[in-house]
Amino acid sequence: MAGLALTTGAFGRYGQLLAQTAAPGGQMGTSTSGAASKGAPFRLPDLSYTYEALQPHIDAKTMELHHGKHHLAYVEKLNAAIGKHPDLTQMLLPELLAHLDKVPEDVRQDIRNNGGGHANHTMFWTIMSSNGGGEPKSGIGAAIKQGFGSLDELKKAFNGAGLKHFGSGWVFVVVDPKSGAMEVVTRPNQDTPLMEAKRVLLGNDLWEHAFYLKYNNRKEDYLNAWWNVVDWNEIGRRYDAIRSGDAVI
Ligand code: MN3
Repeated sequence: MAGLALTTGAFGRYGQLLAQTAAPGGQMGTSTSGAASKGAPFRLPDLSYTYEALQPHIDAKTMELHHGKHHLAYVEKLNAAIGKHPDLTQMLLPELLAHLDKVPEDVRQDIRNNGGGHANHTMFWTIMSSNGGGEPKSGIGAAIKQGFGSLDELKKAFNGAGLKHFGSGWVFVVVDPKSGAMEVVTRPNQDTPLMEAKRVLLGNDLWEHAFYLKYNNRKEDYLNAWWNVVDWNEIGRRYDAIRSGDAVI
């Protein structure tokens, strides 16, 4: 698994996901004993907008708790798990998630839950914007038309799957890098298609912490409103990265 480590700079806004590659060698020397295990290789990514920015569709209090408490907790627990096996810092998070069978058993579930949570939320924040919504243009617009018939058909399939999903989890659109074929899938808890080495184009958080303060039990209203903050420019970039083999998470 060693040798998969890459520099953080290569991945632009997703660089924070890969920060673990910088920790042991830099500040900690070559030791893999106690000192390195106290490193905190993963960090909560900053948002490129304020907690108020997605209102009225997502309220500021939900954003503050979701990003500042829930996502932070995933990062902290992921760091605690990685800290027990500092050699795991040699692997990128997507590689860890795709090869959980090679992760030591005592931290496997923690890395599945919290590494999945970190990857899912990092993707989630970047595909939303105060200037979101509307119709996807150019390449991604054509791809959605080809895959689903229209944006409305995609929304119908996506919201339908999200509504039907029982309990906590996520609804995603995954893309086959080679064919460009798209599919709507759901996963429980913080599981991610990255665990199956699939590529996520976009996803929405179905946990009650994502919507309950504002929407209470009206999950369908949340699912509908969410499309108003979806950033098609970023999703277009993700699509291009997936197709060219450069996607990170
Ligand atoms: Mn969440």
